[in-house]
Amino acid sequence: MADGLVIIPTYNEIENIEKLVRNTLALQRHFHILVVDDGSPDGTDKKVKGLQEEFPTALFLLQRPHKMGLGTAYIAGFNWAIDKGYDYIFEMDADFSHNPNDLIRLYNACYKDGADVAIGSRYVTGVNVVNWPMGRVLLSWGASKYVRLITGLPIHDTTAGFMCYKREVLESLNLKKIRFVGYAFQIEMKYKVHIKDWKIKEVPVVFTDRTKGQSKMSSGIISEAVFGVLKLRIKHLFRSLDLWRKY
Ligand SMILES: Nc1nc2c(ncn2[C@@H]2O[C@H](COP(=O)(O)OP(=O)(O)OP(=O)(O)O)[C@@H](O)[C@H]2O)c(=O)[nH]1
Ligand SMILES: [Mg+2]
Repeated sequence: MADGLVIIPTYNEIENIEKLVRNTLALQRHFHILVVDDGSPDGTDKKVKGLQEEFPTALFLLQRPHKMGLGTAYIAGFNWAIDKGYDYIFEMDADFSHNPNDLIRLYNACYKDGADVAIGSRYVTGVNVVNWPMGRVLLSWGASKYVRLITGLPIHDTTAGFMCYKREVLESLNLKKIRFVGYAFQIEMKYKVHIKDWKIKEVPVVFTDRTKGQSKMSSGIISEAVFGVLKLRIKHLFRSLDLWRKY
């Protein structure tokens, strides 16, 4: 049994998933993988099932009937991981934007260096993004600055989706009350971790734009983040995170 589980949400990632699974399971440190697939029309789930025959004890698949958003896929994965007793729970995209080799650095930040949460961060040392068009870099970097300004979060890469959480951190959050699904999900999680005073460490990583498959980025996801951040901040200011929901 490995102590770490890498959660990989997928929607139409048939061109990426096999190589990603193989690279991750070949790492020096042994992690398990949970793919959370939302009924990908391209048959990503079938590809994973095929691989499960080769890796029956290390590769798991959670199937959901249709596309329900990244945030809810992660919540489902977190609950699965907690239930199975993993101590280190990772988030990683399927499109190779996140380099699986960096999983070990994220793990060590928590396992050896005392962090409760490790963030694979693009913006600790300048801007470490490869192959993104300038507009996309500015959007992402600007979003991180905007979130920092509004929320006061002491994190450079507030929308990062390459993470390692210690189990206790996820157990301490009320996952049922996480509401956002896109980039805002990543911000909301970090904000709630910060409010609870868990120790966060940013590990510099290089982020590479996908070369295979299609982006699921949409204007809805962007506006959720822009307005979601304001909502998070206002709610916290009024100390009514719980009261608010009653009305
Ligand atoms: N299960 C599930 N996975 C999703 C969903 N939306 C996106 N994903 C996965 O989440 C990860 C990130 O999605 P991307 O499309 O790469 O989004 P992005 O990184 O914001 O956009 P790009 O940089 O343009 O690729 C990928 O592994 C996707 O397959 C969803 O609704 N459900
Ligand atoms: Mg991507």
